[in-house]
Amino acid sequence: MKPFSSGSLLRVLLMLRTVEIMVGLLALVCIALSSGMVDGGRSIQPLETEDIQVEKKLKLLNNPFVKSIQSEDGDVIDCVDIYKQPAFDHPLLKNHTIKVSPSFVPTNGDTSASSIMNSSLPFSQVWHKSGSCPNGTIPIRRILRQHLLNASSLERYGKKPMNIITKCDFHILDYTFALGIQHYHSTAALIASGFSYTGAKADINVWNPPVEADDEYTTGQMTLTSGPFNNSDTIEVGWMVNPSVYGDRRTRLFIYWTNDSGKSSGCFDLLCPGFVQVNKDVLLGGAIEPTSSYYGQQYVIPLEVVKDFEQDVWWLITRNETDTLTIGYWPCDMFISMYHIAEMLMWGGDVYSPRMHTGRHTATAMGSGHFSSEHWSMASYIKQPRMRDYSMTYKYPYPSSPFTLEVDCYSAENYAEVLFTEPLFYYGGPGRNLYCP
Ligand SMILES: *[C@@H]1O[C@H](CO)[C@@H](O)[C@H](O)[C@H]1NC(C)=O
Ligand SMILES: *[C@@H]1O[C@H](CO)[C@@H](O)[C@H](O)[C@H]1NC(C)=O
Ligand SMILES: *[C@@H]1O[C@H](CO)[C@@H](O)[C@H](O)[C@H]1NC(C)=O
Ligand SMILES: *[C@@H]1O[C@H](CO)[C@@H](O)[C@H](O)[C@H]1NC(C)=O
Ligand SMILES: *[C@@H]1O[C@H](CO)[C@@H](O)[C@H](O)[C@H]1NC(C)=O
Ligand SMILES: CC(=O)N[C@H]1CO[C@H](CO)[C@@H](O)[C@@H]1O
Ligand SMILES: CC(=O)N[C@H]1CO[C@H](CO)[C@@H](O)[C@@H]1O
Repeated sequence: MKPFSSGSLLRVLLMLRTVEIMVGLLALVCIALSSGMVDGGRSIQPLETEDIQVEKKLKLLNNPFVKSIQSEDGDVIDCVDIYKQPAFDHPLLKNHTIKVSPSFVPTNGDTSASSIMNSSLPFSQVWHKSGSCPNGTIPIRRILRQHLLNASSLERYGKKPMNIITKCDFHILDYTFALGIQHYHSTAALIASGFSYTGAKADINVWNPPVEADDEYTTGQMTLTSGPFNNSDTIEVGWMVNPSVYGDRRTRLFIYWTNDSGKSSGCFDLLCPGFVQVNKDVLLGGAIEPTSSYYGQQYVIPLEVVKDFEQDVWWLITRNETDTLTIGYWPCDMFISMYHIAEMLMWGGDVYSPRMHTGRHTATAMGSGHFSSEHWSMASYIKQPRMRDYSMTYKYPYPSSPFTLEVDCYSAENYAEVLFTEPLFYYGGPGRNLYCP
């Protein structure tokens, strides 16, 4: 892909610098606290022991399988008949015919020599070493007793913990928009708004940052969102370290969706009906190895989420060295405002801690665990973020702006080493440190 002529590139870069300056001056104005939601914790009905509840939940979550694969990382992968996957438990999908591929040819990634030379390799998943799923099935990570016992809430297993959402006004150039800030999250991201987005993609640098407590998590991700700040439709894709969902501290490929800001709908991966998977080689929730090393080899996950107006779905697409891999799709019926388009795109990191803003800051790291100012091979990056609008072509996201909630804990910076080349977006940090106590 060749997104810019050098003239327009120069113009974009100049504008990017302007945006950063403006954001430095304009404060984020947080207006009101709303929809006070607090985690009710684990509620146990008096007549049922927890044990029975766990058994029931396991039955609900796991599916009959054709074949199962024991992966060396401890995961059991069930190859489930594609028509028996969790999505088909959704009332909206009772008579659904699976869509095999997008109604258009997905654009491949940047295959220019300079991009390939840049020693960032696509990711690979650990379970591939132990086997593969047959045609007509999809791989699903089996939920074990231990996973549920380790979860912070049995009822909300696979969902994000309840949160308090605050409305903040965010400015990019002339655009002002309401951003729903989740109270127990810290975010550092490149944010784009001001268009009707029909797709987004990026190469997301993969790391394995430390997570301090079992009920916290950290991600590197791309987000598409739309709707009121406290009742929004959201799709998130990327990598995550999340002990309370996965039971360990490995870096895993994840997807997430909701149509009500995470209050009751939606979940990670295939843990609730919603996402329809069509690919037999990509494991959602599967561990990614190797991850990038400090001052060493860098790895990326290429991810694309794109609206298919003919089939009325949002496709999720990735690629390996040789092929474009269509992972699956969200039927647009799952969403309200994102039935048509997304209003905002974000690329970056997210740290969740139930103790955010109380006492000591969490030491859960974001990205590589190093600040954005360390740049290439030390700070985590987003390469070639792209937006797609009604022109149906991918462009550099403009207007867009780096954004961080706690600059001394997790920072964000758009940086081009060589003048007049497209910047990389760097983000992350260690969390607790001298300046982030
Ligand atoms: C969202 O916030 C608005 C204004 O603060 C409030 O009127 C509305 O009821 C909230 N909606 C939901 C679903 O929480
Ligand atoms: C599914 O198909 C059955 C039989 O054709 C029909 O009765 C039912 O209404 C359909 N359900 C949906 C949600 O379309
Ligand atoms: C599985 O499907 C692929 C592609 O459609 C085909 O090339 C291959 O032969 C099939 N394998 C089996 C065992 O049917
Ligand atoms: C890419 O994915 C395709 C389809 O899953 C697979 O056949 C191929 O071997 C993969 N290529 C590499 C280099 O992993
Ligand atoms: C939101 O998602 C839930 C869970 O899948 C679903 O029951 C509900 O119908 C969806 N809402 C809309 C308006 O589509
Ligand atoms: C090997 C190589 O060319 N690495 C480059 C990849 O891109 C970053 C950021 O643009 C450069 O700093 C590296 O030198
Ligand atoms: C990641 C995590 O929560 N691990 C815990 C799961 O539960 C076992 C037994 O209670 C603990 O030993 C693990 O530390």
